[in-house]
Amino acid sequence: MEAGFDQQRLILVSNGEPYQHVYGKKQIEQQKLAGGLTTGLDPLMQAEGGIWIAWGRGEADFEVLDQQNKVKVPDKTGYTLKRVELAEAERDNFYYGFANEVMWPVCHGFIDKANFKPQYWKSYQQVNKKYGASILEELQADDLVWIHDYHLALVPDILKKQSESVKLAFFWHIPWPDWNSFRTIPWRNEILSAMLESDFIAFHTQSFVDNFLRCAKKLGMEVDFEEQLVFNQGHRLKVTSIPLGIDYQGFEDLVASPDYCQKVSQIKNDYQTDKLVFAVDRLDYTKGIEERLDAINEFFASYPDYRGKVTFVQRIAPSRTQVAEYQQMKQQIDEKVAAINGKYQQDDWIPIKYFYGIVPQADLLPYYKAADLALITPLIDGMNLVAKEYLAVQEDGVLLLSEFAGAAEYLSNAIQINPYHTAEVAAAIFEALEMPSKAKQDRLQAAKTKLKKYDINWWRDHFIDSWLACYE
Ligand code: GDG
Repeated sequence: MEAGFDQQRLILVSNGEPYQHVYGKKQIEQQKLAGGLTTGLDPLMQAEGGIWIAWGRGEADFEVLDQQNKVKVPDKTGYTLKRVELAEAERDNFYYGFANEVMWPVCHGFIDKANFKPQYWKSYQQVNKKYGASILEELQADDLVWIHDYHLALVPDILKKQSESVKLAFFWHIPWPDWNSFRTIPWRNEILSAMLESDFIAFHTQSFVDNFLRCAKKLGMEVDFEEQLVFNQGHRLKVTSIPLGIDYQGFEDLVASPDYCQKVSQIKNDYQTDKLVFAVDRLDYTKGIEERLDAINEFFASYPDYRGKVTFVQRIAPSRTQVAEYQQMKQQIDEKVAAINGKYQQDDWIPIKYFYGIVPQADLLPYYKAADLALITPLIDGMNLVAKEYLAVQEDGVLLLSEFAGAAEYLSNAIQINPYHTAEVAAAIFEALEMPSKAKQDRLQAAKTKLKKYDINWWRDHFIDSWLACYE
C-alpha cells in the first residue's frame, strides 16, 4: 500500500522545531534546522500539508505568528508550523531538567547521571499538558496525531482522556532501556502507562522493542510478544521497529555537484596528510569521545609508523552548554586532545585537528567524502545518522562503528568495535587504514544497496502504512 492520508490530516508533534525565525539584517528570516527529525519529516509535511507543533526557540519565532501561534513554512506555502511557548522555568525544569537529566540518561543506561528532582517531574507533566492542549485546539475528526520522542511521553494519555477516538502514533528516537534501568525513575508507572495509550509505537531497533515490551509486562500489562501487542483495558497497542533512513538520493545528487567536489579537493589540499580520519559528535557522554581519544593515543603508541601520516579530524557540536557536567566534559576533552598532540606532534604535523562548533550539514559532507575512515564510536546511540551519511557519500573509505549504535543492527558491513576496548579500537583503526581497496569496495557497495532501499521515504511510508493497518 502506498503511504498517504486521503482525507486524513496529519498533526506532527515534537519538541524540536523544523524551522526557526531569526532577526536578519533587514527582515526576519526563516532558517531550516539540522538534525534527523527535520530531514526526515519536513519533506513529508511539505507534500502532505498538515500541522507541525513544536517548541518555538528562535529569537523571532513569536514575532511572525498569527493569533493562534501559527506560521506557514516555508515561505508561506507547505504546511503550518504551530509554536508552543515555554517559560524560562519550564525550559529549565522540563527541557534541561526532566528531558535531559532524567529521560536522556536513563534511556541511555547512565542511571548514575540521572537527577530525579520532583520539580522536574512537575514541570514535565505541566509542559506535556501544554502540548496536549495545543493539539486539542487543532484536533478534528479523523486527524492523525504523530508524536515524537522522549520529551512528550505523557501526551498520549492526555489526548486519549479528551478524545477516545483520536488516532495516535509515537516514534521514539533514542534507546528504550531494560526494565532494571527504567524502573529507577520514580514516576516510571505514570510514564509507561501514558505511552501505552498510543495505538502504534515504533523504535529504531528490535532490541528497544523487546525492552519496551518487557517493561509493559513488568507493569502488569497483557503482552503478546510474538505479535508485539500490548493490551491495556481493552485498548490494543502495536509495537515495532522501523529504522530511520537517510535521503540517499539527495546525498548522491549533492556529492555529484562541482561545488561539492571542489570543497573535497580543498580539504585534501589543506590537510596534506596520507590518511584522513573523521569524527563528528554532539558533545555528550553517550558519544564516547574521551574513549575514542584514548584509542587514538593507543594507536599512535602501538603503530609508530603512522605518526606524521594520519590526521584525525574531530568536530564537536556544542550541546547543553549551561549544564556543569557538559562544561567539565568539554574541558577533559580539550585536555586529552592537547596531551595527545603534545606527545606525538612533529614539525609540520598535528595528530588531532579539533573543531568546536556546530556547522550546517552541507559543510560536513565534504569531510565525509575526503575521509579515508570515519570513527563513529558511541557508548550507546538510538541510531546515528552520521554513520549512514558517511557511507552514502563515500567511494573508497571505511566505517568503524560501535556495536552499541542502533545503526550497527543494520550495518553489518562496517568494522564493528566495542568502544570501551581501547586496544581493539586502536587495532581496528590500523586494520581499516590497511584494508585493500577491493575489500573496501565490497563492504561499501553492500552497505549502499541497503541504505538506498531503506531510505527516508521507505521509513516514512512504512511507518504510516503500519500505523494505518492498526485500524483495519
Ligand atoms: C537522535 C538520536 C538518532 C548537522 N550539523 C551537525 C550535525 N548535523 C546533522 C548530521 C545528522 C544529524 O545532524 C545528527 O544525527 P544523529 O543521528 O546524531 O541524531 P540526533 O538528532 O542528534 O539524535 C539518534 C536520531 O535522533 C534520529 O532518530 O539517530 O540516535 O540520539 O543528520 O548530518 N551533527 C553534528 N554536528 C554538526 O555540526 N554532530
